[in-house]
Amino acid sequence: MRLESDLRRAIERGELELHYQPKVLLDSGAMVGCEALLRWRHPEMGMIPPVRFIPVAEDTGLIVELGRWVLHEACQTAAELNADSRSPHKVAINLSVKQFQSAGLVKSIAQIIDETGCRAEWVEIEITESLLLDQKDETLQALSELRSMGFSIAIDDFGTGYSALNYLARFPIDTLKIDRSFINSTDRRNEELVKAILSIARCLGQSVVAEGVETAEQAAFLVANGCGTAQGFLYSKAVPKADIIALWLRSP
Ligand code: G
Ligand code: G
Ligand code: MN
Ligand code: NA
Repeated sequence: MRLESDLRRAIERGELELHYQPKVLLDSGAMVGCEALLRWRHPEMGMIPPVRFIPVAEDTGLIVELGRWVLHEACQTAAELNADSRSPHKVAINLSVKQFQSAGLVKSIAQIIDETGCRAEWVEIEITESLLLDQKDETLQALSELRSMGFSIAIDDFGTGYSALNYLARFPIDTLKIDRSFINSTDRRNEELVKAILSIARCLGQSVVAEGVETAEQAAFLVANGCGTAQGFLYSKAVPKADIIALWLRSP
């Protein structure tokens, strides 16, 4: 397949880029971190969104090499964002289940941390619910090791997977990211679900990030219900590295 053979060469040809979407405190608007989102600038096809090529990378095993590139690049950025002595700026990095199933993930992350001068506490690892349902010993072992190294762990797209809530009690999860389908909805029942998710997180001592916040009304609802942090077009889309650094330097 065309996409697959092109993807094999994308890294060495420098066609991949990471963009960063700010995460802000809902009450003050202050930036506290960002999420690294992969972009592929294909020489003929233009920008290809991750939903089109991440599955190809997963099916072919290319995700391991691609994921290593992402980790290196994002950790480098985290080190730069934290070069001054201000409060920490956490960079969230998406990891695929396939990366956890490959041998040597933890070792490779430890090496990247060393190489880039990044600290584990400047990085949040985003996983999906399916990773926790996977329940393979190696997967859970890797997750615990990363947590004890100082990385925080977030559940991405919370509430949309084949959820079994019991994993929340069994695994050390720091953050729940409420999927944007709950936030960007006109159905009042989704507001009730958001309140319920906030309540679960409060009881378990987890922080919450609301994704896909697009309007001031949505932000006001979240503040009123005790949600701490948000991400979404209301604040900013994902921007190139130079721009996230500039935004961070200007942020209160
Ligand atoms: O940036 P949005 O632009 O389209 O990203 C869509 C989805 O693609 C994200 O929600 C995330 O799940 C996935 N994604 C983006 N970047 C990465 C990445 O670096 N690694 C993995 N595994 N998934 C990513
Ligand atoms: O990790 P993941 O699924 O959650 O990634 C975020 C995805 O959501 C990216 O594709 C990003 O471009 C997209 N996104 C970020 N903010 C918004 C928003 O406010 N509205 C919508 N519709 N999409 C968003
Ligand atoms: Mn994510
Ligand atoms: Na998400």
